[in-house]
Amino acid sequence: MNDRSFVVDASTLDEAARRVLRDNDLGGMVKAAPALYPHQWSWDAAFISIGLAHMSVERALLELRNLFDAQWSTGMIPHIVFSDVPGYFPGPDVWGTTSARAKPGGVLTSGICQPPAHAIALARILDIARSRGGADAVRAEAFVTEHLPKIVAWHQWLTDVRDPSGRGLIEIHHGWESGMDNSPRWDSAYAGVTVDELVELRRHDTKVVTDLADRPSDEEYQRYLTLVGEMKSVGYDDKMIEKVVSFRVRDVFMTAVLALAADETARMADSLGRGDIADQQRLLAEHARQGVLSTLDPVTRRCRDFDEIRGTWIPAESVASWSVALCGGDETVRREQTAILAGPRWAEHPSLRFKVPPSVSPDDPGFKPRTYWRGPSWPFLNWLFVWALRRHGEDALAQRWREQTLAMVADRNFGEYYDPQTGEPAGSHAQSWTAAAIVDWLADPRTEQHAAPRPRPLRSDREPFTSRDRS
Ligand code: 2M8
Repeated sequence: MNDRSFVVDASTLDEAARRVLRDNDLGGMVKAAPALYPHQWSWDAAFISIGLAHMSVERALLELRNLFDAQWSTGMIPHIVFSDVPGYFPGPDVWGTTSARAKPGGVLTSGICQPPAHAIALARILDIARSRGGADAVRAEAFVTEHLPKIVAWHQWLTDVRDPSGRGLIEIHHGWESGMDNSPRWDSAYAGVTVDELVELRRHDTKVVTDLADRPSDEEYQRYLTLVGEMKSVGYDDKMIEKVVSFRVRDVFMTAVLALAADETARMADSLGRGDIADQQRLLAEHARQGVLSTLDPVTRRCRDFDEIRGTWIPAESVASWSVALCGGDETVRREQTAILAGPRWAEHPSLRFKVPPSVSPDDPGFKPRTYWRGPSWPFLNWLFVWALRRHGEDALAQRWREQTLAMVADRNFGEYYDPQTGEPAGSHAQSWTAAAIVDWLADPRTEQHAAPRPRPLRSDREPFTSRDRS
């Protein structure tokens, strides 16, 4: 039921998206969102830098430099690099990483990581810069040469420290590490997190996003902070963390992202005459892909996460169940999973306003259309799938998901996520990675004009979304 009567031209949408990135720019970092997330988030920064590259390659590289400058001596890229803007909980005081030996001085960071999308972004920026030529190409190549060892160290930390048994699946210690914070994927693992001591919640998110249905509950936050407390109690020491933390899950989606990032690192390394790095990253990618394939449920055909503490597969279905559609590794499984994700249970579900994958299928009994990672559709994730689909030669489907996402965001609110059934934006507005995905797509000559769902009054970028805004 897409109302295509209202058409927005690409240049208006593009200009609005660029304005979001400019307005959220603090100088050395782009805030993930104006008020909800006033810091630099690791995987947001990757997608954001792709959008920035179309505005300035130099600025895009600065974004990644800022993040990599905060890389811990272990190789970990922290999930948040804090700006000095107040108003996010949990802030640096709660994380307490100043005593962590591996954290570099001079920056405030969290003590966990997020999916390693950075090499995917850097390779895209390098392509953009090379197609422009001149100083941009020189600058980007110098940056990649300088940063290849840092990317290698990051990927190596994930494989060594987060997969010591060499099983090919990356372990996470917090739902926040997955980036899909409250996904049903983590419900059973969180059920095992005992909150012994209630933490004083100074939540800021629920002041910005006043519709509580859009955000995780206080109870969930208590568990999130219990895990932070466990890791903090051992100074974020990798060896100690696995002994004290009560959430240890092998994350299949994160592993799929790693496989793709290692491919892209290899491609960059080859192009710069670093065959040694390319070979090593190809092996790493292959190993990660085997890990992803090893999670396949023979009956449901889903990929699964694995709970290390309980020693069990996690059966929950989510968009991450189709990780082989993302990273490939077995052509039969990839096609099969792509067909499911593109089919009537997922992207073509009849109840969806826009035909793109939601985070949870509307047919799932736990589906919640507005609640964060339990149902909404995420434009940046669509960008990632579209990018991956093209690599697999699925051009028609890639084009459909791109067009559908563009139609979804054509109201120019740049929602953090969207209710997939009404098409309404939820969470923050003016979310940077949403805008960045649009800038990248609209720089693609294949895109001319896009249909918007309906005219919606433009709101100030900085004004938080509230339930009053619902039509
Ligand atoms: C969300 O996560 C943060 C915690 O990291 C939060 O809810 O406070 C997630 O959607 C995550 O994937 C994202 O990187 C972050 C910033 O956009 O927000």
